[in-house]
Amino acid sequence: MLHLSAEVKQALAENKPVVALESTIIAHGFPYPENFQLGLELEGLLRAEGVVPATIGILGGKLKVGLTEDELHYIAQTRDIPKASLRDIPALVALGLDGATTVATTMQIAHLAGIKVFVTGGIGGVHRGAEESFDISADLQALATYNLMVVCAGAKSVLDLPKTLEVLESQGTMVVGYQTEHFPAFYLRDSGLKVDYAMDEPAQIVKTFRTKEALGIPGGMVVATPIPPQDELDSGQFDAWLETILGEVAAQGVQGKNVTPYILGRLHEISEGETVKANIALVKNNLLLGAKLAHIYCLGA
Ligand code: PSU
Ligand code: MN
Repeated sequence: MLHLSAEVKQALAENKPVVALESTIIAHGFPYPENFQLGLELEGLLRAEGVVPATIGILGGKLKVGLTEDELHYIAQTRDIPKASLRDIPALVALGLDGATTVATTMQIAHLAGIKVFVTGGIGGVHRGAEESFDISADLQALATYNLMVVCAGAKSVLDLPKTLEVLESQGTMVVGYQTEHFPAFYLRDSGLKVDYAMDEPAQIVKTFRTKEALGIPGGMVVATPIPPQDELDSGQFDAWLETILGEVAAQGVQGKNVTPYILGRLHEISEGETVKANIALVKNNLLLGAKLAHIYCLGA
């Protein structure tokens, strides 16, 4: 059921650095063909840092770890490929179906493959209004369960960030800020909320993760790094866009797994590409940190 590419398999066997990437941001996070170009570019950036990229997706019921260019293109082009959450994997495998993996499912599959570092844009979390809707991303469940460092630019302020941090705390997930004391808010450098620990050195992050592993404490670690200052969006502008879109979500009754892709798509439209640009910039920034963590992790084995 688990299909590692030859390159990923060899790298893991030889204790070479590997970084996992998700496929939902390709399938549902960006428009085609930019999403395909971005997928290739992200893999190229990792290779340039001496890291083997392992983009994860589900194709014909196979849990793929390390996609070929054709497979990446297929996922980028197939707009209606289902977003696969934690509970979907057994059915997709059993029925031989396709799925784009979210943070949650990418963590689950990366964990099965033995990968320790995963880079994404932003994690899912507790949605605004969750006290009514109960909409809490399965990403948080996965972070409570699977032993990986998850490098991200925090979480989008489309979510309820204070509640997201509360849940992470309740379930025992560490949240580390890389060179910041503040939890970043994806397009914005600072959500106004604090992280548990600010760490300036990647080696401190890996040492903490290794300590968690040595103690047998389950679950992942959120490694949050803010978007570079030159790429940050204007917060007043962003809030105005968001307010419009959340109004549409309520008016149109967008629900469940459609909420996140809807908000992302509309942000891209309303901002005339500004949010896409910022999103690409922050993912690239996250990748560079992820590459460092993967290298350092390998030294300690
Ligand atoms: N946040 C983003 N961009 C994304 C996602 C989240 O800024 O593309 C995607 C990720 O794949 C994440 C998923 O795991 O949305 C969360 O969706 P939900 O809230 O339905 O769990
Ligand atoms: Mn949800």
